[in-house]
This record gives sequence, C-alpha cells and structure tokens, in this order.
Amino acid sequence: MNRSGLESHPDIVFDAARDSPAAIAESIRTRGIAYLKNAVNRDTAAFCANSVAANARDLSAMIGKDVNDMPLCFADRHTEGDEEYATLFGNRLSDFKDPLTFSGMNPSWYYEGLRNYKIWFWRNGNHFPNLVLRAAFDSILPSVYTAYFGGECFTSYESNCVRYQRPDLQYLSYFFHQDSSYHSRDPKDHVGLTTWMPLTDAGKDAPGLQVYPYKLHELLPIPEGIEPPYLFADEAYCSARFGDTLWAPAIPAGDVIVFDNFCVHRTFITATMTRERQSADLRVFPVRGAPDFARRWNSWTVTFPLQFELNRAK
Ligand SMILES: O=C(O)CCC(=O)C(=O)O
Ligand SMILES: [Fe+2]
Repeated sequence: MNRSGLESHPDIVFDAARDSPAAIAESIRTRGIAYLKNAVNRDTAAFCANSVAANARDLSAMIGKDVNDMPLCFADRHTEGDEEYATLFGNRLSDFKDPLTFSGMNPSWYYEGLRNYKIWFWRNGNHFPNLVLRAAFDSILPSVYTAYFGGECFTSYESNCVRYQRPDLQYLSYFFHQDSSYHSRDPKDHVGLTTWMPLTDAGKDAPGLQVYPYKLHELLPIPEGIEPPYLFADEAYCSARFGDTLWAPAIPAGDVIVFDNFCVHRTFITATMTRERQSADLRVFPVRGAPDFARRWNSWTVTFPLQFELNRAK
C-alpha cells in the first residue's frame, strides 16, 4: 500500500471546494478522520509559517531553550511592508509587531510565577491579529464543526497551538497518542475534534503526521509503571497493533486533517527530511457535554456558530 498517497484512502479524502460539511462530518463520525483538500488559504499559511519560525527563534534566544509548541499568536508577526493578510478583528500586523514585543514578555515569564509563559497569551487571545484563526474561520471548518457536533461548540485558546518540527528537534516530537488522553482517561470525555493544519508542505521532505485512519472507541494503554496524567500511549503496543496500517500523507499547506479524540497519531519524521515544518492545531469541543477538563480552561474562548466570548478570560 502507498502509505503517503491520498489515493490509498479515497473515502476519507474530501475537497473543501466541492464536498459538503455534512459528508465530511459523517467521515469523522464513522472513520474518526477526514482529510480536507484546499481547506485554508495557502498564502496565509506560508506567511504564518515564516512568522512561527521567526517568533520561535526570538523566543528561544530569550529563554535559552528550543521550543516547538507555542500559543497560536506565534503565527502573527509584522515582517516588512504592508502585509495584507486578514486579521481576526481588522487590527494591523504593523501595529502588533510580534508576540514578544506586544506582550512585553521577558525571560522571567518562562521560569517564575506559574512557570508557564503561555498563560498570558492564552488569556489575551482576543488582542492578537490571529491570522490562523481568521483563516480557519473563513474556511469550511466552522460548518464542519457544527455539522459534526449537531450544535454549538467552542475552542479555547489554550487548547490550540502552533508547532515547529525539525529533524534536529526530533527529541521534541510526538510519539503515538490520542489527543485529550493527558486530560482524562475516561472515554466519555473524548468528544473533541482536532484540526491539524500544516503551514508548510509536510510529510515528504519536512516532518508530517502519521495516523491510524480507522475509527477507534477506546483509549490505548500508557506505558507500564507510568502514572497519569500522561499523553503518550505505549509505543510497542501501538507499533504491533497499528504498524502496517498507518498512513502518513504528503500534505501541502492549505490542506488540513480533522480527527476525533480517539484517533491514534504521531509526528512523522524520517532521516531524509531536511526541511522544517510549522503547523497549527485547533481543538474544538461541544458546548453541551463538554468534558470537565475543558470547562475548567480559563482562556479566551470562541464559540461556533461564530461568537466571540470574552467573559471566560480573566
Ligand atoms: O504536529 C505534530 O507533529 C503532532 C501534532 C499532534 O499531535 C496534534 O496536532 O494533535
Ligand atoms: Fe496530537
């Protein structure tokens, strides 16, 4: 089987320009996953990729550590000229500059206080240009989410992120896991959807994503002797059970993969990948029947059908 081609799984591949949100939602329901071609603006994605790389470099220089997982606003940056990319509320990239300048972050944010520099960004999500959110909101995705959940759903800024994968940062890559299994080991809580959005072409000469493209209903064992909370599933168990069936599509920026909380996946990274990849993860949960862990999140929240809610932010 061709493990990198779209033709090996035609029944879960859709085109955002042609296919209906209902058909896409049905694929996620029955297979746990849908691959959407042409889902978001490719130029915006490419611009955000460069912004993530530059912002990550600045952050690493500030804190003296490599990072590969940052708040969503790390895709926003004024580089030069008058970038025309649509921002969430019409604010201008040139007024924003970059997340470190805008926030006034200094190295103490990383090591002191709550020991998590992300909290300020999570709570202030509504003040950023938010190019990634704007690209997602302008796409078929909100209709897919509401079709899938059959009603209102939301995303909390802290459940989303931009990532950086590079061959030399392989030690920071993600082994087999099911999203949300860090937060809960109760299958009833695993009602959310993840949208994985590469900002560069991925899966060929830059790290991609590898998935088990069939519906699962259970949470996989974590390694023996590990006490939850823990994100990763047992490596040997997953390789033995899923090894031959894993799919790692070559995916251009502009396409996305949407999958449910039971979908087993990991970073796909091989020795021949020489280029770096930036990507965004958006996570959406139903309003009715939201898991407790998602109710406890305390950052800026957006509800679909589209509604901006500031009252959760502290
Ligand atoms: O981007 C990656 O390599 C891993 C992404 C992931 O696990 C996710 O989006 O949930
Ligand atoms: Fe994941």
